[in-house]
Amino acid sequence: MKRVFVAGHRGLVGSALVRRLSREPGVELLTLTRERLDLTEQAAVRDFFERERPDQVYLAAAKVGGIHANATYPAEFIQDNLDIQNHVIQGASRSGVERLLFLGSSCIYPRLSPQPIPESALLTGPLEPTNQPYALAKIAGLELCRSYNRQYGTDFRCVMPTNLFGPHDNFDLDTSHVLPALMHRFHQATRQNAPTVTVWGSGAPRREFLHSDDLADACVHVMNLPEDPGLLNIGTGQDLTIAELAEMMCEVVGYQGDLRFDRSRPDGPPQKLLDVSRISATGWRPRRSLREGIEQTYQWFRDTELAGRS
Ligand code: GFB
Repeated sequence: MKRVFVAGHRGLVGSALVRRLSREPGVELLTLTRERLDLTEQAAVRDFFERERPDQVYLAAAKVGGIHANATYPAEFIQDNLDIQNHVIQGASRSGVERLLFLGSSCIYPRLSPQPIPESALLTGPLEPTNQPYALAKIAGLELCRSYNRQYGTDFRCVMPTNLFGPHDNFDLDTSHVLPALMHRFHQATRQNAPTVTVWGSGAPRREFLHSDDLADACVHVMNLPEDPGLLNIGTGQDLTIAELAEMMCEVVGYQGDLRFDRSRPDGPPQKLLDVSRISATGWRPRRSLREGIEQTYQWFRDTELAGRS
């Protein structure tokens, strides 16, 4: 049996990893709530690794949020992410963890990268200002893994997922990413028979979305490759405009009213489509279409809401 620690197991990515790894033969899962292990506390993380000595680590714990959360809490986005990843990566190295997977984000790439964005675009230009603190923390995490590998011979791997969605996401209307925010807003508007729903920005930016269960599958695939493949983008290779996403969300939720675009809200980067040819060459591809993923997530959202009310 391998002892596998999933850091951040209650979040969008961590919970998907737990679902995926519980079907994986020979895996003993190790998870701890924030109340029992605060990853921003260096000594607690060091003691945890010395005591538990996991064989593998999926580092899915992070402070994340949408465009507005990034702009409102920039200090937390850089500080918490640096703390969490520094402590976990150092603890893992010192206790002899055999493999670690670090999850970055597509916002590590320059704002105006070539589209689709190849892994080689890293550090070739200025970042998107709305999420620079978060992006710099993620770039530091990636460099930390590479440096530990070079200096200490560890096997710490890095993947860069595109925008994600799925069960256990943050659905808060202010701090979440666009997909859960629109799902929640259209759901509310349908219930209240609201004539209009507001969508932030111009609706023109293009984004790519990957379901968290597909991401978890990709993470286990990358962890199990015999050799470290180097930095790998994870996405679907397809994007759409925010306006198109909003239309799809209307159909899934059954909202019949009008859309209003609030141009006083920032758009963020015009496009963020990942070049997924490297991960495709290793034999992985996503299973769900965007529409299927949204339908499944909406079912989960309604079930959770109902369970919360009963
Ligand atoms: O998902 P989102 O916040 O993140 O916004 P980013 C994507 C686009 O959707 C932006 C528009 O153009 C938003 O203006 N949008 C429309 C909305 N309506 C809404 C809404 O109700 N809520 C939100 N949040 N957006 C994030 C980064 O960038 O991507 C993070 O800030 C992270 O650091 C994440 O990297 C993956 O795609 O712009």
